[in-house]
Amino acid sequence: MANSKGFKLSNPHLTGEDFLYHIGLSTNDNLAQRFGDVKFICMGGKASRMKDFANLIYKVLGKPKNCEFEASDNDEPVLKDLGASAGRYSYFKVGPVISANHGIGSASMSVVLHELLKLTHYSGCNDVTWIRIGTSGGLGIEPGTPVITEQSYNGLLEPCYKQVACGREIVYDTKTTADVAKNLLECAKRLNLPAMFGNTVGANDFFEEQGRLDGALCNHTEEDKMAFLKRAHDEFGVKNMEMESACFTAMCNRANTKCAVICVTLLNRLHGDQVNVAKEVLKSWENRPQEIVAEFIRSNC
Ligand code: R2B
Ligand code: URA
Repeated sequence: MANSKGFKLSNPHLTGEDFLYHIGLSTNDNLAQRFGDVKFICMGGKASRMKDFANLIYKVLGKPKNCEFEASDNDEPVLKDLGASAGRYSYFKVGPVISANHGIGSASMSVVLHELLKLTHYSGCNDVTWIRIGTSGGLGIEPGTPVITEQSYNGLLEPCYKQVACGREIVYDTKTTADVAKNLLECAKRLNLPAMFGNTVGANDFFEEQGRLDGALCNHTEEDKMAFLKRAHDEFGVKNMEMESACFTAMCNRANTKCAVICVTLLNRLHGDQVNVAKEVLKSWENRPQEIVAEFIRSNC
């Protein structure tokens, strides 16, 4: 069914009445009035990072009026965590931007992505750009480098995402939107921040599926791990590995929305498995994709 402005989700079973249970909204909540102006939905794993990002956007966009604030007597308004009542995810509405966390992995991410896609549909949003802002393990590149994904691969090193539905597997496309990726790289250059294009593995696991040897359980050898990482890098141009890009890009492509993934690398996996970065360094590296995406939004508003 098409919404009032023509954005069309390809699910013929949507009736127009819906409870978006995990994000604490329903179609009775004035969605068009509250969210109809949304143009960018930015998602990342951690709730605290997406709150920081919402505050950064509030500053960068010059304190826009169309935000959702906490009720407060204070002069300085506080952005409201709209997911607090449902207790599963945190998300914030700042001008034309929603900043939402998705937790770890495709299973957690797909739930909030389904509901946010439906939110944009019921709200009458059009031409929304979806961006995942995250962390990752790099392959052969300097830790701290944000990688802008061109194509996501699954853990089998296939350039697709396989969705299981009704006991069957369906294969979906995992390319990102080239124009958005290019624009993000230009933003990084303008800010003098390092960034590069690359392909990304979106694995279903942090440890074994990413070839790590340091999980609680492991049935592969150091040689198996290095062969896997080198094959990913040399044959498929993989620059980083994380846990949501394949599902994220597949769902955005199915919904016909523009999408991008930008994840900073926290280590070089060709040199080790452990993430052992000092807190302050981690924070400054995590800020890099946020700053690049904030510049992207500022320059495209
Ligand atoms: C990157 O970091 C998380 C695991 O530590 C996961 O959400 C991801 O994709
Ligand atoms: N997140 C991942 O999924 N893998 C890494 O190596 C680092 C962060």
